Amino acid sequence: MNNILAVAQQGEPILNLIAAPVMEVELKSEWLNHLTEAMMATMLARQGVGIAAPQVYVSKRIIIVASRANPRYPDAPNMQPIIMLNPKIIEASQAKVIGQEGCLSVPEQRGDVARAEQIKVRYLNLQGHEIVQEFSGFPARIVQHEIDHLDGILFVERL
Ligand code: K2U
Ligand code: ZN
Repeated sequence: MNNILAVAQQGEPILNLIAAPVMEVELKSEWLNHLTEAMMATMLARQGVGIAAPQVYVSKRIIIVASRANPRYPDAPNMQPIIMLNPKIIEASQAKVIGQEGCLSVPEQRGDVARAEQIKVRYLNLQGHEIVQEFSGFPARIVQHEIDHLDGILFVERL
């Protein structure tokens, strides 16, 4: 069945909210599995390399990071999509890198954004296990872009 969701566009209030944390009790719920499956299907249908729950009108701290090589980042790693619950950047390099970004919620716009080159992220996976993982390069950019969505920030506000 088609579980591709509508994507909120710039100007819709949901995108400016601070999203709520996922609660312990939700971890084992069918709802969370269905939501993340629908987010994955929506991201893939839109050729995205990431997506955040607020973009599909769910103001919860859930993101998917799915780097793959693309015209703008031909050497981007092809990674298995990672679902992160309550992600938090716990370390970020001083060094920044400028790179071009786009957004499923801001069609027809691209811009150069400075992001930390390397970050350390702590998050829960769908099984409720806490994971600490380091990212650099394009995947690090995607993580920062998606966590911005959880804090109501669009990349165009960082141009
Ligand atoms: O969050 C989103 O709107 C998904 C963005 C993620 C993104 C993050 C950082 C840099 C670029 C994109 C979409 O993937 S936009 C489509 C896209 C894909 C690859 C490169 C540039 C834009
Ligand atoms: Zn975006």
